Order: sequence, then structure tokens, then C-alpha cells
Amino acid sequence: MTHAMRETRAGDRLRSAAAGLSAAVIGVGVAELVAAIVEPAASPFAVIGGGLIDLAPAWAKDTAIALFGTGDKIALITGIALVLAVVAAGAGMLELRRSGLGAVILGGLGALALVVAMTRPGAGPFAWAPGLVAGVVAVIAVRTLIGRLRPIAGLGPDGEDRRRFLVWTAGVAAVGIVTLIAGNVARGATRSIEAVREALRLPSAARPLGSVPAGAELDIPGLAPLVTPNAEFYRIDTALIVPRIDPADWSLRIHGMVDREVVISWGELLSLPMQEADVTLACVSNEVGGSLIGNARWLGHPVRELLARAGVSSDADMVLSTSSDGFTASTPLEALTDDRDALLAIGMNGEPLPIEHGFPVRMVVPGLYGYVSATKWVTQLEVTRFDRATAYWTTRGWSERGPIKLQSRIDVPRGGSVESGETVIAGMAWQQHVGVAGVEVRIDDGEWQRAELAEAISADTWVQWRLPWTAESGRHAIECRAISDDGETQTDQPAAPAPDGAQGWHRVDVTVA
Ligand SMILES: Nc1nc2c(c(=O)[nH]1)N[C@H]1C(S)=C(S)[C@@H](COP(=O)(O)O)O[C@H]1N2
Ligand SMILES: [Mo]
Repeated sequence: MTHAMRETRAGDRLRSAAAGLSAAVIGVGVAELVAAIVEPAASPFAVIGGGLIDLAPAWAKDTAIALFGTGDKIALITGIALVLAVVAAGAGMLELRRSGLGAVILGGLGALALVVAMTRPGAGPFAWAPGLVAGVVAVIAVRTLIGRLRPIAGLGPDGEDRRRFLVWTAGVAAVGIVTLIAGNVARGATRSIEAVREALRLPSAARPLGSVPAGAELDIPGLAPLVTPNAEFYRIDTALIVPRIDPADWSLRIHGMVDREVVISWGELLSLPMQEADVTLACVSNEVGGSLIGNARWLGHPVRELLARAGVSSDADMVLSTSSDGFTASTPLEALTDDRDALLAIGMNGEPLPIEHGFPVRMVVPGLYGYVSATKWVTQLEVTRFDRATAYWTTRGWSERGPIKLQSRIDVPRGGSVESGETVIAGMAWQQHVGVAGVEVRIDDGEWQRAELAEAISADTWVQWRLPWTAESGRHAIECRAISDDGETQTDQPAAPAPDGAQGWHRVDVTVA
């Protein structure tokens, strides 16, 4: 084999890989456009990503959140795109070596997207369309492009030149990118739900809460605000495409171990007495010192009232709430029937729920981690028993119950370097529905010092704390621990988030200049 020949073959391999890649790009692009038009939730990326999320074991969810935080979804999409690119390039190379082989691979990927889309919870009547289109378009594209490459590679009649092949390949990819962008724009344009939300006027609470106590907000730079603005509120869910529910189409069905099923529409819900509650929501995946926690003023109707209307069987001990996208949470029945502010919430900090926080209706239950209580886009409450039904994260290894653990966090200083002299250490502490009685701080394993606790809004919210500190130069370790209203002292025994929440003391290392 001459040197020149070897070079040509390497070039052809590269060309065939590019052909496979651009065939995949046009397949995906056209499919995303079709999905945006007929059924946004059936986008091949969304269904494959959603399927992977649902298959992922607890440690994978944990690792993803630890690595990418709330950017975990972007990381997942990027990962899928990279795998697809590699497979598609390989399909192009195989198609050149053996006609039909690459087409089978790309068609198979389309079929996979089709099957996954049709078996997703809440799949609509056109769920099959994007996958089918992706497969067909990609097969036609790879057959056409590789057909044009074959003569160049010396495998067919002459008459093609490299430049024309390149133009074709680039053209196909360009069309794919344009349709991909168009699909995303089209999906954005189905923003009508955004418009509906913006036009909504929420009813006011029967007995509106006053503003938060003046002594509750310490106002220290770097310290988390007591009330988390909606735009800064952490978001955790399994939804790659956020469900967009028109309130006019929304209803909640209460069924299972009840005397009578209750179905309530949006209009009916709005006509019921509304109640406000300040409640801090926390994610079980929050690491010690982490930021998957926020506090908001929620507006809603007590879940208790609707359960009473349905008449709950005395044998029941759990309510399985289900969202429009199939997520489920198992909430102990008593947390929904005792006197706490467990709400079917429609408002968050004076606005309708943001779409990514559950519009139009979600659950909020003080004292429990979000994964066992805070179902967004909620559409069903099934009254049942823990020994009869299992919720989404429980089947993936997380605890079936998730009471909030006593925790505290240092926000100021957050590490790095600090000026020497008079300064302040400050942070947050929480154990929703129990309440925080105190926070202690120690420096360099010294004596525990009692921090000044700000006024709490209620036992259902986190509380700020501060401790004046004379910082002396050198390296220092700052630790904190909370004491609850039950008299419990926050444990120093570290535990990872899985299966029922992280624990241990938060520690910050600083260098004082
Ligand atoms: N439909 C749905 N609701 C959900 C989830 C979800 O994945 N899907 N995740 C839960 C978890 S794990 C948490 S911590 C909270 C987070 O609520 P937020 O995104 O409004 O902060 O929502 C809960 N409700
Ligand atoms: Mo969570």
C-alpha cells in the first residue's frame, strides 16, 4: 500500500464519520422541530434523558447533583449528545464499509427514541412521531451522503468530487442545526402557559400574614436572605422538559382509601379559602453546608380540608402524590392531617408558582424533605399505605420517609481569606416543624460559643444567626452546630445525603491576613 493510498483511506474514514454525524444532526433537528409542534414532552432528548434519569440509581443522582448542582440537566443533555455523536460517526464509517449497516444503527436509534417516548408516563397520542421522523430522516441522509462518498473512496463509479461531498455533508448538518434551533424557538413560543400565568390574579389569603418580624433578618452581606427570591430558589426535579399545564385543563383527583373520590378543578380550588404559610423547603440531596434549600411564603389551600372531604379510611397511613409527569412522593398521612400548614400551593412569594416550581399547583409540607412531600405539577393524591405503594425515590434506594434533620450552615465567612480584626460569623439553622433553639460556634476546636439567634418566623422556617469574632492572623477552622426546640444537639456524625439526608457539622477554613 502506498503512502498516498493510506492517506486517502484515512480521509475517507473521516469523511464517512462526518456523514454519519451530519445525518444524526439532521435527524435530531427535524425530530425536535416535530416534537415542538406535536408534543414537546416527546422530544427524543427529553425522553431518552428522562428514561436515564428514571433508571439512574440513587448514587448516580447524588453524584450528578454533587458534580453539576442544579446544572445536572445540562450535563445530562451534553452527555447524551456526545454519546450520540460517537455512535453516529461510527455508523457513518460502517455504512461506507458495508452498505446498510450504518443505516440500521441510525434507524435503530430512532426506533429506540420512539419506543421510549411511547412508554414514558403521560405519553400523548403523538409520542411516536419524533422518533420515527428522526430515524427515517437520519437513514435517508446517511444513505445519500455515503452514496456520494463511495465513488470518491474508489468504491463506485466516478463523477463525484471531494468538494461536492463536503458541501453536501455540511449542508445536511446546517439544515439539521437550523431545524434544531427552530424546534427550540417553537417550543419557547408555546409560551402561552407563561402568558396565562402572568395574567393570573391570585386570590388573597383569608387571614394574610404580616411581614416577617423585623428582628428576623440580620442583613449581613453574604448571609442568605431569610426569604429566598423565586428566581434564586433552588430547583430539583426529574423533568427535563418542564410540564406546562394550562390551569383550565388542571384537576386534582383524590382517590384510594377514601369514602368518596373527589375531583377538584382549578376554578373550584380558587374558590376555596386560601392560607399563607412561610415554609422552608429543603432537598434530601443537600450536602452539609449546601444550598439546596430555600424559604418562601406559600399561598394555598390546606390539604387536610380536601382529605376530610374525601373521607380517609382509618387503615391508611400514607398519601402518594403524583405529578403530571409521573413523579410520586409518599407523605405520611398524619403530616397532611395534623394542624401543620400542609398546602396545595398555588402561590410563591406573592406570585403564581413559577412554572419550574410546579405551576399551577404543588404540595408544600413543613418538616419533610421535598422528595417525600413537595410534589410539583400535582394531579393526584392517592390515600394508601406504606406497605402497599412505593414512591419514585424509594424504589431507587432512598428512605420511604424523610423527616428533616437538624442542620446549620456557615454563610459568612465562606472560606478563603478574611481581614484580621473585628468581624462576624453568620449563617442559617433549620429543622422545619421542630424549630431551632440555639446555635453554637467553635473556632479551632475551642470552646463552643453561643451565637446570637435572630428571631424566627416560625418553627417551619430556617433562622439566621451571628457571632461577633475577633479574627487573629493565621489559619482557622470555624464549625457550627444547632440545638433544636426538642433539646437535640446537631450530631457530629457525618452521613452522606443518601438515603435520608446529610448530617454532620459544617466547617469552614479561613486564612486571616
Ligand atoms: N413533579 C415533581 N415534583 C417534585 C420533584 C420532582 O422530581 N418532580 N422533586 C422533589 C424534590 S426532590 C424536591 S427537593 C422539591 C424541590 O422543589 P423546588 O424545585 O421547587 O425547589 O420538589 C419535589 N417535587
Ligand atoms: Mo429533593
